[in-house]
Amino acid sequence: MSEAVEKILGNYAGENPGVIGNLRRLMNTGTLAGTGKMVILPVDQGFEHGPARSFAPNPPAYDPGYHPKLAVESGCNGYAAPLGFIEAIAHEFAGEIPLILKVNNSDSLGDPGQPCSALTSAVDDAQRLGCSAIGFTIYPGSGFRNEMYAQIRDIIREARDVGLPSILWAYARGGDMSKQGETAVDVIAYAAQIACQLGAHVVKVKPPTEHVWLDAAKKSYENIPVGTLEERVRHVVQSAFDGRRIVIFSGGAAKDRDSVIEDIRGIKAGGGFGSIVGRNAFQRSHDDGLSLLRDIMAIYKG
Ligand code: FBP
Repeated sequence: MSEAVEKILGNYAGENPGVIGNLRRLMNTGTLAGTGKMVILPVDQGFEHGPARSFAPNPPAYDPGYHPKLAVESGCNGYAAPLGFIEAIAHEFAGEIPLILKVNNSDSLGDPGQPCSALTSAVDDAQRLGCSAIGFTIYPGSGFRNEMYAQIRDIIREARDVGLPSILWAYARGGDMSKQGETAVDVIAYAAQIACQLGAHVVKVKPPTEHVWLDAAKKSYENIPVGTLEERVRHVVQSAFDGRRIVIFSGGAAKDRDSVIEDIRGIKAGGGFGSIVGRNAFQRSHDDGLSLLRDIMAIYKG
C-alpha cells in the first residue's frame, strides 16, 4: 500500500468502500501509481468544441480508440469522455485503465449567455460500462448555476450509492463574468470551494491568473500572495478544504511544449495533485503527445 495514497484517502474517511476503492484505483494506476499525483486524459472536446477544432490538428484522434490507447501507453491514471466515446471503447479498456464517464456536456453551437450543460448520460451507464468515476461540469457564474448544483446534488448521491466517486469540472462562466474573470485567482478558488461543498471527490479547475475579479474580494487578496503560479495553486488547494480534496488543473488550448512544462512545474510546486490534459496531448502527433505526457508525469513523479 502506498503511504501517499492512503494519506489522501484518509481525507475521505466518511465515504463508502466503493468510492474509496475507486479513488484508490485511480491513484494506483499508471506511471504515477502510488505517488498521490494523477494525470488524466479528457476527451470531450469533440462535443464541447466540435470535431474539426478538436481532431483536425492530428487526424488519427477522430478515432475513439486513439485516446484510451494513448492514455494507457503514456501511463495516465484515467481516461474521461462522454457516453459515445466510452461506449465505443469500454469493451476493450474497462479494467485496463479507470474510465470516467462525463455525464453532462455542452456544445458550441450557439452562444448561451447563461451556459448550462445537458445531462447526456447517467450513473447506470457508468456502471454498465465499467467506469471508475463520473464527471460533471458546473458553471458557477451562470444564471443556471443553481439548477446545475441541484442536478449534481442528486447525481453525486446516486453515484455514491453505487460506489462511484464524482469528479467536478468547476468552470466559472456566464452572467456578467468577463473572459479575464473566468480564470481570475479569486474566481478559480471560489469555484473549487463550491465544488468541494457540493460533495466533489476530485475537483478540476483551470490554472488561475493573478487577476482578482470580484470587487468584494479585492481587499482579502491584498494579503494573499498570488504573484506566481505556484502561489496561486497553493491558494486554490487551500480553498479546497485546506488540501483535503484532490484538485487537478486543466491543460487548456494547445500551446508550445515549454509553456506546458512551465505550468506543470508551477502546479507541482504549489501542491496541486495533478493535471487533466486533453488538447495539449491529442492535438500533437502521436509521438509528440506521448512524450509530452511522459515528461509531465516525470515532473509530478520527481
Ligand atoms: P483541455 O486540456 O483540452 O483544456 O481539456 C480540459 C477540458 O476541461 C476538457 O474536458 C473540456 O472539453 C475543455 O477543457 C473545455 O475547455 P474550454 O473551457 O476552453 O471550452
